[in-house]
Amino acid sequence: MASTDTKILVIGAFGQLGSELVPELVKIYGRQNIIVADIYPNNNTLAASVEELDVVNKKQLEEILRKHSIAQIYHLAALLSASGEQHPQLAWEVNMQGLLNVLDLGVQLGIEKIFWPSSIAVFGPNSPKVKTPQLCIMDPTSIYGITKLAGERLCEYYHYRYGLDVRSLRYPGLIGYNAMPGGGTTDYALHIFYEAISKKSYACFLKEDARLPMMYMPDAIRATIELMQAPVENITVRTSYNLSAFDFTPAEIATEIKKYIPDFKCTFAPDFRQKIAESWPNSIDDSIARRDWGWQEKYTLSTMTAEMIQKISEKENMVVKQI
Ligand code: VAH
Repeated sequence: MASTDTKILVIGAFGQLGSELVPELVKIYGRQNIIVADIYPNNNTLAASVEELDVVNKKQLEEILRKHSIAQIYHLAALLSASGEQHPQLAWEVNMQGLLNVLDLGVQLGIEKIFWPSSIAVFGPNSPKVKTPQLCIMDPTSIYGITKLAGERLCEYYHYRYGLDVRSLRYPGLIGYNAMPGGGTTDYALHIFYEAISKKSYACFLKEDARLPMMYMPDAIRATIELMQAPVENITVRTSYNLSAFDFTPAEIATEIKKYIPDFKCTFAPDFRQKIAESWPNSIDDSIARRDWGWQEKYTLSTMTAEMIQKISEKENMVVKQI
């Protein structure tokens, strides 16, 4: 457990994950111990300090780490799958050079612990589709998935070669109501809520039967913190842990939403993101995470939908049917 003056840097703090993780870290460690950095920072944060950072700039990162005497890093900055396909060279540069800078400075400055997010995007068309295991064929076809697979091997190398305590989770699609995602293939599962509530209609960019592993953001944040607080002797995976909660198709989440918005109409107009989704698993076996550090999700598709409808309706000042 971190001491009361452990300084924690969250890189990419204003993205979908960072926007929800920072408030939890502030609650646990105190706002004075949380420093946030982003390429597009703003002051809408509970953290004590805000830094502008392009994580590809190693000198800039080192200055921030030294200035704040950082002990732990959550390195979240990356281009996601859809954005990566539109800018593959930039995705490789940000996702790989950014991680390499964090790992190298982690060793150089003796950073205690590092968190880095991987993704189910590391799996590919020849990976088992159902209950995809921790270890199997991994042949990602998106540049995002390629950077995440390479990044996992880098994290494992820096652990065994230099003793760096870097920990990672292969997140499924993440759904939350606080921050809009940017450039993900699973983002439809968030957009559908906003469109259903405000317009009662949504044109989904995936096919109705595109089954993908998903998770409600509060579960993802809790998993991240539980992994980082787990005793080091419990951590047996130094690439990245499979992590799962539930899986669904666009048709299934549309049906769940209709319980609250009966006249909601969802249509399906697959675009380039359908091909990315087809290369990913339908469901994930996360038994190693459950064994090593006691992972257990709390939300289901049904309870997530109920909460998302309620929270977004409040945000948008809309009234929807209660069930
Ligand atoms: C994406 N939300 O869609 C991310 C995630 C499993 C998908 O990595 O790119």
